[in-house]
Amino acid sequence: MANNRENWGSKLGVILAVAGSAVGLGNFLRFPVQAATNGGGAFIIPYLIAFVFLGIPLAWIEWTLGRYAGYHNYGTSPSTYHVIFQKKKKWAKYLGSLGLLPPIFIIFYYGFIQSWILAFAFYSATGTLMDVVAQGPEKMTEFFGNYIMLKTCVGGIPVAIIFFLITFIANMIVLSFGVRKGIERANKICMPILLILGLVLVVRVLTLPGIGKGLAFMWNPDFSQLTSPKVWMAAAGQVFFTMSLGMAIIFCYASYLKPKEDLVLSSLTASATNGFAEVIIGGTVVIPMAVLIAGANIEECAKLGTFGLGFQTMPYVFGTLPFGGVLQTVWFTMLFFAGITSAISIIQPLISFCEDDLKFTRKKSVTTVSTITFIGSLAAGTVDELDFWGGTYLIVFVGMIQAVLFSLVLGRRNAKKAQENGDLPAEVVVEPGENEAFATMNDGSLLKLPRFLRPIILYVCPIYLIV
Ligand code: LEU
Repeated sequence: MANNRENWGSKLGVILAVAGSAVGLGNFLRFPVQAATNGGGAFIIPYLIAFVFLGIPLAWIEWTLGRYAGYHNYGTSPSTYHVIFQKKKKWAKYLGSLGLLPPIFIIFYYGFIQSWILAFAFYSATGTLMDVVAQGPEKMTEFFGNYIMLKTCVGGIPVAIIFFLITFIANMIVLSFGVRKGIERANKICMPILLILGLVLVVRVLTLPGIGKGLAFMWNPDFSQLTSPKVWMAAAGQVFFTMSLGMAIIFCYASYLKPKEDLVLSSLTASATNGFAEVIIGGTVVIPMAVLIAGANIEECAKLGTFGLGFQTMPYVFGTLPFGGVLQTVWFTMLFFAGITSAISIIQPLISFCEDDLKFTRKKSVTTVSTITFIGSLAAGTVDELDFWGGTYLIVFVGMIQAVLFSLVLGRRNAKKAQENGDLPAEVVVEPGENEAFATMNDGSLLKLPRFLRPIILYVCPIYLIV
């Protein structure tokens, strides 16, 4: 099948783009709060189990389905599911449409949070935040509250709206350049800077006198929590959110792979980068600092929640250290790079849908999606914690559909027949008796998924998800 869609320029480009999507606010704010609330160091056990049996397999499934979609000139699930059912079942299109809901749902508030971060990076760099810190932690809370409630204005216009417009336009400019010149290039610039800034913060935190006490709060395991199903659910939810699973993102990004390009190792590398940013950077910086400097205990950290910690406690604790303004700026700049690479990844599936399914030009697609997201974001109003994590159930549901489809449909069908039917590229090397699920992965030229791992994808992952 002729493939006239864009492709990634390099393997590093796609890995960085997927890692860029995954590394976001979830790593630096959500993970520490989840770990602190669910057994501290003990949380890492269900987290790792969910990472291995849910995250990695589902990421492979999404990469595979995405590459399959790209081969058919699609980048999202409605038309792809239709193709998977050989265009014989109309309902497959509707089932696939569910896959487009998470990015729509998420972008309506993610852009706002991204804009708060840019504003706070600006306030840090200009010294405003240091002035606020000097007046005490309560002032910091008030400052953040006024900002998000649109009470901070210049010339009668809320500053939050101005920063929202700036971030919104920045996202759309990146996307208007397309996959290779826009998304890939942005990630190649942002991701290395993000990781360096993160490591700077880790080194600073680890060299603080007495930080052992703070680290102990984060990493001392409370094993009694492991018997609670809530902890296991939280770990699975975190893995989903942080790896950008069930959000149409990886699916869409993988659709720009060339048919014979490796995905097993690329997916693993992106997942490992995300895990590193989450556990090493996210796990070292936030809670230990809050505990050591703000004197918070673990319950207080959990109560402060994602935004309280990120926008009030962190600038405050950094502000009390030497070179506080610099550290605040490093913190918010790191978050901004994490935010923009994730935000563009949430919007791209919607652009792909317009381009590939509705056959719009890129310009028309970007304009349409911009208009919808702009109106939707403003209509969604203020962002609260509930909205922020509201996508949780939907993404797990979409992930489950993908896993079941992969296992029950592609995992049962004969690959040779699929190739004769035109569902698989002719150049893919199909082994005798192979089913479609693994033929799309084993392109014969690169790493093959070892046989012992297959049951995890075909049985363990879908059953884990259903449970
Ligand atoms: N995975 C991202 C994060 O951890 C979120 C996603 C919605 C792009 O922040």
